[in-house]
Amino acid sequence: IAVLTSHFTTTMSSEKDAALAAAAAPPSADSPTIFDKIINKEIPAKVVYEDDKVLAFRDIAPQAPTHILLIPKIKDGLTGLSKAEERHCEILGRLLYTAKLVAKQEGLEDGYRVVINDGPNGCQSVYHVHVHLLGGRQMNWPPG
Ligand code: TR5
Repeated sequence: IAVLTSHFTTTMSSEKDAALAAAAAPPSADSPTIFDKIINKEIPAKVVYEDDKVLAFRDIAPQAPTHILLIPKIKDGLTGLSKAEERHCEILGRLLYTAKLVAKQEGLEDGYRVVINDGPNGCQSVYHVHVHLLGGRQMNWPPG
């Protein structure tokens, strides 16, 4: 985790970096991640929204003028979307609904994008499910 943290705080400049970080992360690990430290306030984050179930904070390596991560405060085995089970439906819905609330709070009237990366091919690097909220610029399609 320390290596990953220093990697992100120094350079996260290219798509290759993101792919490398994703490849380095353990896809099936249910161990604590950097996000647990953010939830527990052991590591500072720019929190933009918080309730009893969801925490939203600015991404340390923003890919758009607005780039926010929304995470469940309790992971409950949900390392990534591909690990979702029926019991996770409520929190998954809440993450998306909260993304809408935060987008409004951030003034993203012209639209935005929500992304969930899953596994190495999806470029997932942190194994605690999270929704990316990206906005403030024109997005492209297809994504890279
Ligand atoms: O690649 P995926 O989809 O797993 O997304 C993980 C995201 O976490 C990336 O966009 C990273 O930039 C972001 N990230 C990683 C760290 C971090 C963070 N966002 C805020 N604060 C962070 N800290 C303190 N440390 C990180 N390692």
